[in-house]
Amino acid sequence: MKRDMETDCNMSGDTELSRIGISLPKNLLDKFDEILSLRGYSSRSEGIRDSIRSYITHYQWISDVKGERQGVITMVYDHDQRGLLQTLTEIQHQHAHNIQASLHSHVTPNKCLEVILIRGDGGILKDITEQLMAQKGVEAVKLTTIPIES
Ligand code: NI
Repeated sequence: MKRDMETDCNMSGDTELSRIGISLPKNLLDKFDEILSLRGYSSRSEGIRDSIRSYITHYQWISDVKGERQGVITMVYDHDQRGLLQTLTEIQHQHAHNIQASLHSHVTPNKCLEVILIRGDGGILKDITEQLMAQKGVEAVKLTTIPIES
């Protein structure tokens, strides 16, 4: 994504507004507008504000994944992507001590959904998630964890 920030966003509160200019690929903007219209947003600005808030919340939430954790990785990927199935399996084998089980569903002839049950240090679980996410053909990856309290 190419971005030209004219001014910085005001993070301390929602009262003072700053204007920014953003350059986006057309297909990304079309998709975004389609979702805004489906969700009944009155303006693009409101949608962008909500997106930025949710991006920040997501980042803060991910940064809080520390210590011993139990969780799941949910992943959607393209079955037809050459070599992808093997790479994803190799990553999981490399982390066999953190991965407890996985469940695979063949959603469509070329789309797979996989749910991976994981346990271990939060930092390692985030690394595994990012390794999976970085593979070409992986469309979505989500990590959900809870702390293990003794
Ligand atoms: Ni499949």
